[in-house]
Amino acid sequence: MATVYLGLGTNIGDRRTNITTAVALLSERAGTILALSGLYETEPWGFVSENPFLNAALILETPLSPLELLDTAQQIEKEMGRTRESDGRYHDRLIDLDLLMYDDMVIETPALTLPHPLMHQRIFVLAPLAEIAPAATHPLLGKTIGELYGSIS
Ligand code: PH2
Ligand code: MG
Ligand code: MG
Repeated sequence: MATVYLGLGTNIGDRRTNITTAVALLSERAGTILALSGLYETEPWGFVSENPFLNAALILETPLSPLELLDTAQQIEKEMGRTRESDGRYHDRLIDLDLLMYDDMVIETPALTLPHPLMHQRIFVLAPLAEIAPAATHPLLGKTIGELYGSIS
């Protein structure tokens, strides 16, 4: 079993329901949810949109490998109606499920980079994650999530 930290985001549709549905599908298909943060309303970061996000984070205990979990998460995004553009920019999204950390695994492949390469710069990731996992350690930076959150907030 692996311990995985996931980030969730949504800025269109019924955002609260989008988060709830994604959490339910993850617990059906990916393992046991050990903790779920509160919901954080955040301004779009890295692109311009009039639609604010709801962000959250969760801790999952999973038998799935990183790539199996990525596949499961992407399947859930798709089934919930997420569409993707291929112009390399950020867009409004119904649901986004990001693998942030998977145990203390460090990998860099075209499909998946762990830990998530931008997580330590993003307050919308660190705020919910610091709520549920302040002592978890970033495997590359050697700092806790609480410390990382404190240094950017
Ligand atoms: N996700 C992005 C880009 N920008 N901004 C906020 N506030 N929340 C997000 O989840 C988010 C974002 C790319 O996935
Ligand atoms: Mg994302
Ligand atoms: Mg994503």
